Amino acid sequence: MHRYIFGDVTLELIEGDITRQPDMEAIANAANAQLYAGGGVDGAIHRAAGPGLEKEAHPLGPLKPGEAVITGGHNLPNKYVIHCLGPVYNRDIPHDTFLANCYKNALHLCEEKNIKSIAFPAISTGVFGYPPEEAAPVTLKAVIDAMPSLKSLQTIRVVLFGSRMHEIFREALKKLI
Ligand code: AR6
Repeated sequence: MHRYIFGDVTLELIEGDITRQPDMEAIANAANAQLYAGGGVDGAIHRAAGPGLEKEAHPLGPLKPGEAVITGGHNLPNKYVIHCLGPVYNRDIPHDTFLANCYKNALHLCEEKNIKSIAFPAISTGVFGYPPEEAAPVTLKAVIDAMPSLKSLQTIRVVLFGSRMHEIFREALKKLI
């Protein structure tokens, strides 16, 4: 299952690179608390956006696990970046609540800004050590639960880095719906 539709809102799962989603108005970042350019998907986003992104983002920190803030997209093809601090697995407890809060808070910011589309990476599943098999159902449930109350968002895309991650999320979606 690559897609789930509820009313006017579509959830898509694709394999790809979050910095190459020009049709999305916003992308989400798996940030660090200080909102400095880091590694992983964060590094890729900051490299593509240019130094202006860190200049704008850093003063908005520090973030607590589950929190999200919004900046412009700078040199990215997207108008906005929503920076989320995911939980460190087994350190920021309860990690499932904090992970779900990232997606809920990011979607809430989209609604406030009247954003129509957002792409997310699989937050916390890299350096922060959240096993993808556990992160996938938490992530997808948080998004699916929010879908009925969304008014401006029409497309939510989860961009999975590599075929294994894509497969894990596809299987999790199949079980949830
Ligand atoms: N597009 C989409 N997904 C990607 C990309 C990409 N270009 N590159 C990596 N991923 P991580 P975290 C996937 O470690 O676990 C940073 O240093 C990757 O395969 O980027 O939340 C920050 O500054 C993995 O599935 O984020 C923080 O300090 C997922 O993105 C810390 O890492 C998340 O992996 C955040 O750790």
